[in-house]
Amino acid sequence: MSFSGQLFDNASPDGSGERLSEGAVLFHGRLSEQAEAILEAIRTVEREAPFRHLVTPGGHRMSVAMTSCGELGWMTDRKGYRYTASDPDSERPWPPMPTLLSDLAGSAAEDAGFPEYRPDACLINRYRPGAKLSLHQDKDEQDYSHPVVSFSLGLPATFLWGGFRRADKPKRLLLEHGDVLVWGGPDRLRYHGILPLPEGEHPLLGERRINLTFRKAG
Ligand code: MD3
Ligand code: FE
Repeated sequence: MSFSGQLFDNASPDGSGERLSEGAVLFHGRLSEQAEAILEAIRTVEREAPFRHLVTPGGHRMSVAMTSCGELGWMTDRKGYRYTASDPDSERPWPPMPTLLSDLAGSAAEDAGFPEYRPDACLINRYRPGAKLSLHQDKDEQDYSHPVVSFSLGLPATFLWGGFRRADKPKRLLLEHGDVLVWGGPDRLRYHGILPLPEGEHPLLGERRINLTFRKAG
């Protein structure tokens, strides 16, 4: 990818990531060593809060299956999008965020130039071939000065990296197993999405892609 006219250095503050723009850093394959431990942590979460296909306010069943861990979890229903302290399906608090996950998210944020990052919500998205996430902004959080950190595992997906209006033509970026994206500052409210997941078989995850997004929501 080329960035003509950029006003930033192409390296992240610690030098191991690729800076995509002023507030966005991509760390390729950063999680490859920890992938199995992360999947084990996800299994402990989904035992308490199984993946489910939420229904949007417009009445559409999402093709991506979701669950959450941490003090807050993201949900949507006919009434709207919001964060809640308990899982509406079980009526119990969301499962705690495994320390492994918050530690890995915190260190990636720090290496991208956001020290002292303490996420209180982790949304876990599960894609099967054909599942997609339409162009959207993440704006249900209280304070946009905190970055979003995302982990990608399993099958590769095409990430749509848009502008600040829905109509701005997005760039495309492949997100692969082990990739970490840290997204904050002036880029926090960019439109973004995921194209329909192609068929494929991943050695660890089979016909799946899992994405975790850490947020400071409350
Ligand atoms: C850019 N997830 O859960 S992660 C989401 O791969 C979401 O499942 C996608 O968008 C996925 O809301 C993309 C990368 C990402 C996450 C949050 C962002 C990019 C972002 C927030 C603001 C701007
Ligand atoms: Fe998003």
